Amino acid sequence: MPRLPGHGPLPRIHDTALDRVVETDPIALAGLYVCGITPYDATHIGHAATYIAYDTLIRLWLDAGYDVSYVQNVTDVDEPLLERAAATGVDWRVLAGEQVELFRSDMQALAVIPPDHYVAVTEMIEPVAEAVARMLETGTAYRVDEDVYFDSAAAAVASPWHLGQESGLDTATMLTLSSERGGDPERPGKRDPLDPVLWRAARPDEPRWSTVLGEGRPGWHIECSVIAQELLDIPLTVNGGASDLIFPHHEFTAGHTAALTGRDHARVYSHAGLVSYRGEKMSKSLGNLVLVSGLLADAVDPREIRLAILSKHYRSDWEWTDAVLASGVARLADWERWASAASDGEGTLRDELREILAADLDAPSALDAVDARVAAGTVPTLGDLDSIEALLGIRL
Ligand code: 5CA
Ligand code: ZN
Repeated sequence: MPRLPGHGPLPRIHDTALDRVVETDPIALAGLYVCGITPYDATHIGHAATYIAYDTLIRLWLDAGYDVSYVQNVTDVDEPLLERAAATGVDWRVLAGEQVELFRSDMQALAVIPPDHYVAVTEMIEPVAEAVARMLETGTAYRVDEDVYFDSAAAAVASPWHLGQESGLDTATMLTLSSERGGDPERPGKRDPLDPVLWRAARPDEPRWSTVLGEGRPGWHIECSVIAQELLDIPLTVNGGASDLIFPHHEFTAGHTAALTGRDHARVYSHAGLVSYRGEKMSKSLGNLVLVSGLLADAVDPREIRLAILSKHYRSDWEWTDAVLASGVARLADWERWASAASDGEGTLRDELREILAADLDAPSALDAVDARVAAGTVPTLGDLDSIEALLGIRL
């Protein structure tokens, strides 16, 4: 059958049991979960690059005729956020609220399609506590003093997951990363030094909630495991984030979900590369940040930022420099000049971009494909401009 451009409406047919015409609904729902921000020092270029990568994936799913359900969390209770709030004398709730608003407006400026569900961990305390209580019952969790830890070895026996399944790392590497990234491998009384905390009992001056587990707050990985289970079908189609989350965060998110459901957390674990600045990973803890809001305040066009980010493959690690931004500025100017002469018609860019981007979201090659037409002086059609907007998120 010849393939026509675009997609027609879903056929509806009569159902004997219901005696009415129903939607056939043959199209699968793509379930995407991407780890959201810890709301302080948002939104830097690294964050923006990660969310633009998954925005491209969503655009391609939608273009392919799939429905998408997209969930993102907000880690609005966590050590670094509480430390920052304490250091600046701002209430942690106020700090988180302001930063979430800033993040949302930055994402909107960058034409990032918002999640269908944007969920803060503070809205999910009860389901998290109940999930941890179930793990205590099934023996995949244990107490160390008043805190609750995940029993990696027990989960490996009881579920399809085992330690290292998602990350593929050896124990020595996992131990190093665990202490660097919020774990506590040296704490006495744990069954495996790598076991992560599921529930942290109340400490003086820390936020706390009263639950079936007593007073306290959730650990980090269980947050994403439970939010994903509450709002999406498990296994997820894709679980995403940048590569700093491969271990321990996504390893144990997968472990917690497997222990709770007996199923794999996700079909695909996807990771974006890390953006660095002045030689080091752009990070809140190092303070080497370029903020999207700062660039916008300097009158940078958000499309220039988006084009600069899309010029790097989402899976590579790369450095934000003035030259990268300058490439976005120059490209937008060239493309706008080219687009101003657009004529009616469908054009052929759509199929070219679809094919390039479908192969692991190769945005740099997609930009090159447009550049080639700009350089050749090929007059674009309005269909070509629509394709650039739909698939690359750049409205000319
Ligand atoms: N709240 C947790 C995830 S549950 C967290 O990692 N928050 S974050 O604010 O540190 O990062 C938000 C998202 O941006 C995560 O997906 C993270 O992997 C990604 N990210 C952080 N730093 C960078 C960077 N330098 N380059 C690319 N992506 C980054
Ligand atoms: Zn997460």
